Amino acid sequence: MKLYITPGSPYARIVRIVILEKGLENRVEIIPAQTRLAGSPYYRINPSGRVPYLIRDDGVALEESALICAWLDHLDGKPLFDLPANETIWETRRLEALARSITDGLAVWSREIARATAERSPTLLQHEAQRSRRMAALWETEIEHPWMNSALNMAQITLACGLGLEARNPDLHWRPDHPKLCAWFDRLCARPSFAATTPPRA
Ligand SMILES: N[C@@H](CCC(=O)N[C@@H](CS)C(=O)NCC(=O)O)C(=O)O
Repeated sequence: MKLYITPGSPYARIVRIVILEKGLENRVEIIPAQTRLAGSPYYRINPSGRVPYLIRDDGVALEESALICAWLDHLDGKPLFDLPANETIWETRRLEALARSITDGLAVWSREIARATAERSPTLLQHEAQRSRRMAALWETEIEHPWMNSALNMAQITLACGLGLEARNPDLHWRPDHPKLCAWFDRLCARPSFAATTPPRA
């Protein structure tokens, strides 16, 4: 299989962590893609131009990190990341959605910073900076939830990949005033699958 990524993408990192956690690294070739470039050859591979993008051995291709992770997780018939089949599913889905929410905002912010200075929107930069502060404050409370401290799950992976964008964004300061979130993040990032996929500094 082939997985197209960019090294700084939090969504691609979510998939790369699942690959390592599932021991699939010898079955999936990781290929850097050139995104956000007019005429990129990658657009002939994936017309949407987005990563992550998994091309399976049967030639069928999948987009969307959540779908790719679920598919890879089920390959061996022993999924690690399925949600519980009882009423706690709503709590776990709520937390996963919250993790996705902060990550989506931080990804939009990082992408804006990657543009030429003259093309950046000050309104967007301010909007995402303020959102990130509100969401970090919310997560300082939610991080004590048992689901965020149990066996590794998609909510934990998603949140950590979002917060990990601090390496790509010099204006992202979610750590001050959030000691519990810091301790949780640093503990999780010591895990080999997280350490091996740390995004490069911008
Ligand atoms: N919802 C998608 C988001 C994927 C996404 O937005 N990827 C960004 C990189 S972080 C991308 O490929 N951007 C290229 C572009 O916008 O052309 C997922 O979870 O996979």
